[in-house]
Amino acid sequence: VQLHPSSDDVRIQIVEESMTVLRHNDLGGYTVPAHGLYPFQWNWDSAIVASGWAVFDEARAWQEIESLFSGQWEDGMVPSIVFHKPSTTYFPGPEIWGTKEKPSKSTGITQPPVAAMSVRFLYEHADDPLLAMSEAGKLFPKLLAWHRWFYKARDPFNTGVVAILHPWESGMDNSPAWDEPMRFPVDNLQPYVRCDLNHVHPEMRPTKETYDHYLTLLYRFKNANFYDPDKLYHISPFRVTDLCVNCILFRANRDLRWLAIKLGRQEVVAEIDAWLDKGFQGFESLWDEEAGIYKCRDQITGKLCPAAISAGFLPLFAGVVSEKRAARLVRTLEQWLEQVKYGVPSMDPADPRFEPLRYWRGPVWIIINWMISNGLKHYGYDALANRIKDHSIALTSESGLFEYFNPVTGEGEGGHDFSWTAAMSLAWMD
Ligand code: 9WN
Repeated sequence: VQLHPSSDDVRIQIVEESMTVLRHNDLGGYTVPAHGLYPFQWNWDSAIVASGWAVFDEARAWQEIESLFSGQWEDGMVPSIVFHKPSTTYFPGPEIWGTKEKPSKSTGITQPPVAAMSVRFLYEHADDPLLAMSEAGKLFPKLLAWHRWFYKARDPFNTGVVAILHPWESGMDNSPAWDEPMRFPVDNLQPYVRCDLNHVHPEMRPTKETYDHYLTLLYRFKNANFYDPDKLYHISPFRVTDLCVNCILFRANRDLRWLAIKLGRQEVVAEIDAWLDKGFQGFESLWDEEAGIYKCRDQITGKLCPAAISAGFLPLFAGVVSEKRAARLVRTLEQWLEQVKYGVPSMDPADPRFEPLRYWRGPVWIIINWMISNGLKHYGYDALANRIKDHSIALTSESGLFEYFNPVTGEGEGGHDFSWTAAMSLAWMD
């Protein structure tokens, strides 16, 4: 079959394949990102996947978010992974995390808070407004509790931007932005066996040295009274102001505010407005004028993380950028795109650390493309926004519904039949 992004037949085929992938990855009320490689419910994956389900099964879409919040902690945190059923194909699983419940029901860290954005999306696109009203009404206090947790546990000094304490919390696990903050010495670890390398080639995944750092953090957090949030912020050797989490949190706060008004919860609007005002100021300290992009900041050293990464464009998605800076970001993005066939690479392709195959150190991720494209539209850069969407359609239709893609060759990499790539095909690229 000659695949071409503009052909209707191809689009119909992708939509059908995407629905098949979501059904296939459905374990009964929640969707795994990919069988084998990721056999549990992941936080931001599920929130994104809900928008895909919404296109053809509204009730199932709401159920996805509800099942994610079934893992919410009493203090409001929503963990990065919920372990509904055991599985032996992922490491580190529940036996390693060992949270207070026995058996462990989740990890002890979080992930980018996409859920409020998804609840608004589901509400706005609802064919069943009564269901939407009742589901959004049930979820609203849970979303609010999670956002409150972020500010209390991860911004105790009220800077307006929150910290991540583990690269897994950013969703961009082995991003080059973490190279400097991850230079802390690793602890003496028990020997361990990774499962990811049974599913994908080692060239695509983080290195052993990176995993040793991930596990050092995990065990230190577990030893701190089982992931006690008041302790973690102070003991973690890795503490970073991450752009992915902060831009998503900012945008999600705007959607939470929108929901508060729709649901008659005006009394919380002032609290959300305060987060937005303070957050807006917080982004100022992350702009690198010379590089023409936003950067993450290492809170331990106080320095900006030198690597320019795709999350550096996400302030467009948050909507915290001046017109002048938006123009500068667009110039930077165009320079990146000149160097690869398909955008948006996860790091600056001119950086010597750029690796087109390795996870968050080069490859294109469709969910990030959606966010960047959405932000560009908001600032009036429609042609560039559409170019990124066309690249995304070309990648999925020519290579398949992979976890991520090589920006130089367009080949699909990592896991295949991947849920959030399928969901994006349904909710964004249709
Ligand atoms: C750790 C599931 C998750 C995504 C992350 C992605 C990857 C896990 C891993 O897979 O992370 O959470 O083991 O590599 O980096 O963004 O949520 O798709």
